[in-house]
Amino acid sequence: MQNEPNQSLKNRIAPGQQLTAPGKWPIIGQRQPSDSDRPWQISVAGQVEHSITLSLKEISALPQSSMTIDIHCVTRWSKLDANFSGVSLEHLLSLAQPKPSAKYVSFTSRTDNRHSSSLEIRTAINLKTMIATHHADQPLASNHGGPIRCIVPGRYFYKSVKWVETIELLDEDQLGNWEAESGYHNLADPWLEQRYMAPTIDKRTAAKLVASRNFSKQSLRSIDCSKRDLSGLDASQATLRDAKFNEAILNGANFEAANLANAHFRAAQLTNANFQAADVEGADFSGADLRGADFTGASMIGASFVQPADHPNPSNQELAAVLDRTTIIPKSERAKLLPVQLAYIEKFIDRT
Ligand SMILES: Nc1nc2c(c(=O)[nH]1)N[C@H]1C(S)=C(S)[C@@H](COP(=O)(O)O)O[C@H]1N2
Ligand SMILES: [Mo]
Repeated sequence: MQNEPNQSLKNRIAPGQQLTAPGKWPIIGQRQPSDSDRPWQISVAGQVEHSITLSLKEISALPQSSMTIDIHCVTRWSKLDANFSGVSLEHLLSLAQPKPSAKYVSFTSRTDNRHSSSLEIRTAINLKTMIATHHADQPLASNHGGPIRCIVPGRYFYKSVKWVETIELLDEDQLGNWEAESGYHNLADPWLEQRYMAPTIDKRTAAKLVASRNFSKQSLRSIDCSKRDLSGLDASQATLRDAKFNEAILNGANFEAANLANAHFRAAQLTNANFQAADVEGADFSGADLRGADFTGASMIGASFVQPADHPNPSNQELAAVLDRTTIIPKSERAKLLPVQLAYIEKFIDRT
C-alpha cells in the first residue's frame, strides 16, 4: 500500500504484524555479500532475446524511479513508509526482451551460497518490483543489500533479495533458499498470511513423536502439538519453525539451540523451559507461563509476549504472558523487541 495520508494506520499493518520503533530497520538473514573485488554488475539472462550486463554506472544512467512502501517481514515486524529508488524491473526486462516462454524471474545474490528467491514475472511487474540502489535518498547500506538489491512491494520481505547480481528469466519456477530450505511460502502475500508452506508431518507421525518426547535434532517444521502434554520434552537443536504449541504443557522443556522462528506458544505452560541459543524470531508467547524460562543467547527479533487490546482478532485480545524476575531475557535481545513487547516485559523482569 502506498502512503495515502488519510489511510488509517491499522489498515496498513498486515495481519499478525507489529510496527518497529520509528526509524528502526532490523537486519535479517545474511549480513554481508561475498568478499570480492569484482566490480558490481547486474545481468539479465535466461529466456531473453538479448542477455545484458550492466555496471552500477550504467544502471544509474537508466530512468530512475522512486517509491514509498511498507515492509512486512515474515518474523512479524513491519516498517511503514520506507522510500527506495532505483530502476524498475519492468524497464530492465524491456531492455533484455523476455521470450514468450519466460514465466518466472529468479533473483540471485552475490553471497557465498548464491542466495536466491523467485516470483512469477507477471506478479513481479504488477507489484512494481524495483532494483534499488538508494533508501531515503542515501546509497543502500551494505548490510541492507547495498549497493544494489531487489525490492518487491506487497510481499513478505524475503522475496526482496539483497546484493542482487543475476536476474534470470525461466520457463519453470526455481524455489529460492528460504522457500526450499525453511519452508517459507512461495507466494508470500502478507495480507493472506502466506508465511509457510503446508506442514510435511502427518498426524500419525506427530502423535508418535509426541509420545516419545524426543524431538532432538529433528526437522519438524509446522508440526502441530497444540494442547499436548509434553512436559520434559527434549527439543534441543530441533527445527521447529512455525510449530504449533498453543496451550501445550512444556514445563522444563529443553529447546536449546532449536529453530523456533514463528513458533506458536499461545497460553503454553513453559515454566523453567530452556531457550538458550534458540532462534525465537517472530515466535508468539502471548499468554504463556514463562516463569523460570531462560532466553540467554536466544535471537528474539519479532517475538511477542502480549497481544494488544485493540488486536483485530477478539480471541487474541489482552492475552499476556506470565513473567517474573526468574524469566531470563538478556539485555542485548530486549533492545531488538518491538516497542509494545518491550514495554510489557520491562514491567516484570529484572532490568539489569
Ligand atoms: N541475499 C539475501 N537476501 C535476503 C536475505 C538473505 O538472507 N540473503 N534475507 C531476506 C529476508 S528473510 C528479509 S526479511 C530481508 C531483510 O532485509 P534487511 O536485512 O535489509 O531488513 O532480506 C531478504 N533478502
Ligand atoms: Mo524475513
